[in-house]
Amino acid sequence: MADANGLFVSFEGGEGAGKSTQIRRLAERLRELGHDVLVTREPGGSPGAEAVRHVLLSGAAEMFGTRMEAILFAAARNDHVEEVIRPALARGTIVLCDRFMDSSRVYQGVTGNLEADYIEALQRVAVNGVIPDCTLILDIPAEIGLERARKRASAVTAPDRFEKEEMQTHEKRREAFLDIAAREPDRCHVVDALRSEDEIAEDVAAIVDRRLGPATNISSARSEAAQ
Ligand code: T5A
Repeated sequence: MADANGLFVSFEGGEGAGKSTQIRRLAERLRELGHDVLVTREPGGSPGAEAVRHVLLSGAAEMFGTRMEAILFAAARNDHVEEVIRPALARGTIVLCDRFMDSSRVYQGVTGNLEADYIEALQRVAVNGVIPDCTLILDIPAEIGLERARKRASAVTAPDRFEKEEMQTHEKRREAFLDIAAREPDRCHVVDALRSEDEIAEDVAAIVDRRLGPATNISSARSEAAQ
């Protein structure tokens, strides 16, 4: 993270791994402890990026190729960073982001077959120094995650541009997220997402508490004192 007092936490992993569920639970917990929390997502999170989200997830950009999609993800990310994430961190807010730069490395880089140098060059411009302090990689076999996502999607919407790809591609993504975690152990934590929501939430809370350090206890004491 470049210039802030807040904490930037990203959640990554395959489709249906439980990212949104865990972000919701963590945000509730942190707010109860007295923290200022912003929940956001990618692609999207700012008005400009939400407009690009629709183009990407509807599949409207697919026919123009992966390079074009990667640039659109980067454009959306830069808008999100400059309009929402950086200002929130500067105010001391805890930012919980549903997917961030690792998703581009995996989806557009590894399974989109774009060169790592190309993806890294786009990322430098997109994030402009704003890197997550902590990334939770929710790890689940692709088949189970997709099954969960599909159950939910059939009740809400059709599978998006990326959900409908081959199982082999989804498994390759799982491996790619684990590779990132192995390469960047200080930032990334792999969380077994095959367990119950409660068990996962406990692990997630413990990891984030460690990142927050004594500040968590101070807020906790403050909120207890206020009761
Ligand atoms: N993408 C994104 C790129 O290609 N490049 C990029 O740079 C970026 C940023 C975004 C798509 O864009 C791609 C990746 C994606 O394909 P999205 O609609 O935002 O798409 O979807 P996802 O991020 O994939 O999120 P999903 O909504 O599919 O899954 P989540 O958030 O991981 O899962 P969640 O919490 O919604 O849970 C799914 C279902 O499982 C249940 C939930 O109740 C829900 O019904 N569930 C559990 N069931 C059993 N046990 C548990 N422990 C459970 N936890 C949750």
